[in-house]
Amino acid sequence: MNIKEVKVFVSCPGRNFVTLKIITDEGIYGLGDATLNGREKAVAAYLEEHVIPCLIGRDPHQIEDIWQYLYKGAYWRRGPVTMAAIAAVDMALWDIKGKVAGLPVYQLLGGKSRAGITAYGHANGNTIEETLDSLGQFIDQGYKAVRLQCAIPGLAGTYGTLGDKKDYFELQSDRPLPPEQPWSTSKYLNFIPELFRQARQRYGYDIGLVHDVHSRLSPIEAAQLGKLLEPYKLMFLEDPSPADNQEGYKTIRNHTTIPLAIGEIFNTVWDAKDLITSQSIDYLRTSITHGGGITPLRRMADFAAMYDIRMAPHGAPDLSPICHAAHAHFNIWAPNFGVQEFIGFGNENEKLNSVFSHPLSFKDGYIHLGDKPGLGVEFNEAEAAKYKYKRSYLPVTRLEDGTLWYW
Ligand code: KDG
Ligand code: MG
Repeated sequence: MNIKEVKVFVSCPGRNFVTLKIITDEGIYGLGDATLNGREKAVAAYLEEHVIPCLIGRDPHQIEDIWQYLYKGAYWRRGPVTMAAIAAVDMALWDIKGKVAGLPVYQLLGGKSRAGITAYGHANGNTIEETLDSLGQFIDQGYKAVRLQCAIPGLAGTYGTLGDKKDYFELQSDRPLPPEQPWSTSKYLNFIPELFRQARQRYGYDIGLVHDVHSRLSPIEAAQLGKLLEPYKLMFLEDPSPADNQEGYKTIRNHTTIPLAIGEIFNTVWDAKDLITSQSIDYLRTSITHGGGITPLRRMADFAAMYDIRMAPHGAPDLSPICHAAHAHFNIWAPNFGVQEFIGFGNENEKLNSVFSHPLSFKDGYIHLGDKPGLGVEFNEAEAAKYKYKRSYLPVTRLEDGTLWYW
């Protein structure tokens, strides 16, 4: 068997997705997700110009050697563009291997470690009341864990809130240039503990709670927030501070017992090595698409397990259903899986559904996946072609005095 043709699709069925299709001489094909939010065309060009020519004629069963070839062999290792491109190839090759074997990918990884995949939903709101009403709806649907984000009074467009958008799957259309949003650390720190105080007062302690700081705080500010939130027993505090300097997390760790999660912008294990070996974090959130594929994520999971760190892959709507399916296979296997971020399947979104179909379902707080061979995802090329790429950016944040900040 050899690789005959490889195609890249950049489409926008609500949001932009980069999809890779590897086709073999025997007609079996595999799919991979290479979506890098706001930089989609860079990955598509990297694949088309630099990766695909090297794949033609290769044996698709050589997953490990092809991964090493694209990573070590490229000389320019790491980085989000490179790793998203390699990830898509890796996912597609696992998909092919599964289809050839007639087995779902999780069986190739070692089989199931659990019955279902615990998922956390997103409760958002413009006020505490709205956010907590939304939390109540998630609890009613059986969720075991929920992320709470709430607009901060006086700060328009706070991270995690939808503003006037209908849902997560239609965020792209009116963002021709990066929207700018204000930030005030003191307003945030003065407000957010009250959200969690009221959440526990209203719903008790059985529901797991998560909060995403989106890297807005310095390590010592994050330590302060961790201490303020300790009474409300969060499952974890996500991205409390940027980890460009991994040492910073030791400061947070030394001051608070709140569990910490990070990793959605990490691309290799090297971005997390010091955090892992110093046991400064509790959950690693690297996704299969942005972390170079299933092959390296499996190694990261094993390495993290040695330090009692669990995997909680990024599950944002800017990853395609192919990545979400790959996560499901990975999560059902990974012995040290923790929890999966889950924003719904977008089933109500006709455009998305016409392009991708997937084997996932949700019941009583758990994601389940069927037993289709490979990753189990189908991609409709003709439908995808109807939805042209639209340039779109993530927002940019400035402090109230105009200083550029982390979004
Ligand atoms: O592309 C960036 C988004 O995926 C990110 O802002 C979402 O932080 C995020 C999360 O935890 O889902
Ligand atoms: Mg996040």
